[in-house]
Amino acid sequence: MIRAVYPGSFDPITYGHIDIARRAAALFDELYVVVMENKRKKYTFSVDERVEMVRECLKDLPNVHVESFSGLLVEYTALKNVNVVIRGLRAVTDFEYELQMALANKEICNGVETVFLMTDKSYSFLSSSLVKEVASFGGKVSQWVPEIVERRLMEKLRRGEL
Ligand code: COD
Repeated sequence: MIRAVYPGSFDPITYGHIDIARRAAALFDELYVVVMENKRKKYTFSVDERVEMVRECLKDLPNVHVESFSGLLVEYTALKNVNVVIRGLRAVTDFEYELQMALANKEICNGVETVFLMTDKSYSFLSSSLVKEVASFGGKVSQWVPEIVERRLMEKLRRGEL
């Protein structure tokens, strides 16, 4: 049985993330989608809110487990006894950061392999930041995020938290 971990901030989850998660779930027996919490990062949504949205968006996939984790990614992979990390690649700009992270993870934890899935061309420009930017001006984001995420963004906007 081959298990994989798909880590991210998912702040919030978009159709780009969902596409990668669905494709990874079809390739591996079990997929852990892990919402990372990093004390040094400022998020728009709390970890619980992010987990709830990710769970809702992937609930139809029986081999997908959604969890949160605060710590090094390789600590999580060791905890779960998983040595495949899934990452999505959008453009050349992603490559440098992803290469650094993949090599660092392998250096810290020998045996951890990063598998990159290319973005679907319809989502190649899509990021959580772009979605938040457009939503913060009251723009339409339903083409980029599921309804639950759009609703949460609108709630944040109404409360002046976006
Ligand atoms: N199409 C395809 N893929 C996409 C799209 C899209 N439109 N949007 C995002 N993705 C991919 C990203 O490229 C990424 O691979 C993944 O989805 C998650 O993206 P984000 O933006 O939600 O998450 P990141 O990139 O901020 O996540 C970074 C981590 C939290 C995973 C990383 O910082 C980490 O592992 N932190 C834990 C501490 C640690 O171990 N640090 C050492 C690493 S060297």
